[in-house]
Amino acid sequence: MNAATKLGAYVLGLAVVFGGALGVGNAVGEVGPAPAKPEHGTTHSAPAADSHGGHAQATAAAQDDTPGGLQVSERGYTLNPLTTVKPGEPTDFRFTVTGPDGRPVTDYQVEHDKKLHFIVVSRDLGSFQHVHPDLGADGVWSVKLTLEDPGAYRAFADFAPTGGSGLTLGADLLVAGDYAPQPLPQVARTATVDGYTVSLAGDLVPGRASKLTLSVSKDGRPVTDLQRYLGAYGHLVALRAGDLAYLHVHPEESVKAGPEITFYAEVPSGGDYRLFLDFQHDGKVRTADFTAQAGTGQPKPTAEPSASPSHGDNHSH
Ligand SMILES: [Cu+2]
Repeated sequence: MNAATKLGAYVLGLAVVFGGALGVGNAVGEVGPAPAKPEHGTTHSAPAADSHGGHAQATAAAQDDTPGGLQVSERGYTLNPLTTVKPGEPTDFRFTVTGPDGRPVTDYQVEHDKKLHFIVVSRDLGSFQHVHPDLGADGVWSVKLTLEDPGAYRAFADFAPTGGSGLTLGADLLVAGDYAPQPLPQVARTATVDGYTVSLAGDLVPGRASKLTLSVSKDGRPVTDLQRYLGAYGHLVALRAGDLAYLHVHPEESVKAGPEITFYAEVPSGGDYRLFLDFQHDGKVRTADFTAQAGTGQPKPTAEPSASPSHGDNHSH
């Protein structure tokens, strides 16, 4: 039917995401009205080319401004958890993603070595798991999952159906029992996990591709032999506190295996975010987590371009 159209949309999506890095941003821009700039065009752009990163990029498709993970159903695709999880019990967790035809999707594109990335966090953002379920021929995904504590969790499925563009669906998982939510961990520049220390440099700036550099050390020495995991030296998931908006950012391509891993993350608003860095060393994947605060910047304007470009100043009224 309209496979060609879908494929076209996907190719365009790729170009938008990588437009800045590949220098094809202008070509993509020609698709829309003259001043339109791809919304995510600066996300992966090289720092030197990032001269317009700070300005709102009004796009025709306002819906593209909605962060991922906030909806259980989007563009006709729906995440359907099939399993109830009990606290502390290893569970064969199953789910489907149904497509616009209402049937489970069975054809996915491989992204970062996997057809689907499944992230489960507690709603208080204290716990984080990034797992890779197996896909059955019937479109049912399954993965061994243990949720230690009762409470509310958010599950994210990050995938791209074959012929479509990528999306992240989110669904709540409720684990019965007495629930003791923890306050958000304090903002910090260092995290420790398993004897590793990870330090964070750089600041999140709303609406702008913000450079974050994470440095891994162990026993006081920089780690320079990080291993590639899912095709990169690190994977960073950023979640907004309050609604768990999901931002999956990826590192700047690097030939160096540490100690530094550089990311470009674009957050949609000011406020607190939780950052979860997956990195692999000595054959094991570990997760370092941080709470970071995005500046008090204005939310990204979504309507017509503003006459005054200076949104950094709050005192004009
Ligand atoms: Cu993954």
